[in-house]
Amino acid sequence: TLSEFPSDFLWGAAISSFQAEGNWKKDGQGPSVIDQTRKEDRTTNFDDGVDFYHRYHEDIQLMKELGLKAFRLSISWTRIFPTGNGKPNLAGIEFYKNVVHELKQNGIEPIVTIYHFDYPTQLVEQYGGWLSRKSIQDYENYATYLFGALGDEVKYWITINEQDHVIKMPERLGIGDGEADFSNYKQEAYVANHNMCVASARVIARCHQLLPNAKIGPALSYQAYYPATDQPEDVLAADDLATLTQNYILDLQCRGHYNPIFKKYLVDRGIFPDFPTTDLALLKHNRPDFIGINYYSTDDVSSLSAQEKFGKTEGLPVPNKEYGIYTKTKNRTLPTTKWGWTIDSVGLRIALQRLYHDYELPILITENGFSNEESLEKRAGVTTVSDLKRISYLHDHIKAVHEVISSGIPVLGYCVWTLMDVISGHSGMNKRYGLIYVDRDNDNLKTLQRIKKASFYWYQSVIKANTEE
Ligand code: BGP
Repeated sequence: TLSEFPSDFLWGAAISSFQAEGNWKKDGQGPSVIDQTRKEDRTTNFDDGVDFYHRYHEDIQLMKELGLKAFRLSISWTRIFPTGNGKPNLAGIEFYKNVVHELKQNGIEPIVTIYHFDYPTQLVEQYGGWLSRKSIQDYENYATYLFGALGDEVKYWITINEQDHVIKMPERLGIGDGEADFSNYKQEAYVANHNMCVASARVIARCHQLLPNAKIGPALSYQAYYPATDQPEDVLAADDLATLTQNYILDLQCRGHYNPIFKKYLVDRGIFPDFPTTDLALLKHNRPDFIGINYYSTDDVSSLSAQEKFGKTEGLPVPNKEYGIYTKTKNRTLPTTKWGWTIDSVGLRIALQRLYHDYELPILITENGFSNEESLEKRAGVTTVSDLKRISYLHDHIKAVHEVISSGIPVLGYCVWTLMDVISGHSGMNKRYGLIYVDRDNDNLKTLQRIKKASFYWYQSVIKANTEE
């Protein structure tokens, strides 16, 4: 019927390696830049994760019960290559082979992210990591190894998760301790960006050559930006911000060129990177098969004059203003999560429509979800979490996806962030996204038991009916 999703729609859920697996630095796993984000308060202690490493059998049974068609996970680069390059660690690849195989046996399509934030520390020490062109070859070797080891069972691949965020968080590039000021590292950021784009294109080429039936693309955070007022300066600031946060990467990856607004931004600051012209041809000829997007919320934008601070940015973990261009402002009409992220399903529609208009590639929603502080409740003798706000968030966003699909825009699938609660990048277990509750908090591992939330049953019925109505 009209309200149904395409029959092959990938109803999914997602996690990432460092946030879920635990077993940190064990079975041969090498160090990664994630180690630099550790805080005293244990909100960024990833040592135990939620023990996916040992509990994946049980978690896959839960996925099966949920009816998932797809599951997005990431590979820990340093479980495979502990130093980032060199000899593979067989225990590492064995683990992922087992997970992927068990997913397939249960009828679930793995969507594998090759690199999700956890860059090998030793590549930073060897040659500066993404700041050096040497990083391109090491990423290609790593991905090629994965294509060989997992390619029989994995059809969907994600090159890099949120490159747009990685380059703006110096510690994710191996620079500083999480408080480093992006303004001081812009040049490095855009060199890293260029190298990541070239590395992705090389890996896309490899994937197409080795696995002709596979599909591969990036996962970028992507959103809509709203001018805070109807003043033309604010409209321009919102437009420029979209270019300078998301389109600059996509224009490189999908069109093989530097967006002129972005190029001018770099040239005006004297930081346009040096590169061989063959890079652009490589990019142009090795486009992704789809664009993956992580969508959570939207921002309002005002113009911000330079004063004496031209080019200075402020805001962590990624900048929320840059003097001379923009500042993010508070939206007056939209509700927000406890962390101030707007809840905006219309924004998803705008984002998807615009993304398709600009690039005409199929879209995969690689992350979308609702965070809250949660604890177990007892209702009529049943222990659960009645996460009604999450249900309403997911309902509205899935409906928005349906609207754009019915206007003819190809959306391949939708992954809820997250299947089960995991360690949030900045708030640990205080910030939960799961359809399944995990019994642990920041200091106390407790039982690590999995308890289905109300949203689990709700999503199960959506998948079964193949409609959100
Ligand atoms: C994305 C990341 C995920 C996840 C999610 C939620 O940026 O790809 O890894 O962390 O955001 O973010 P947070 O836990 O910071 O709320």
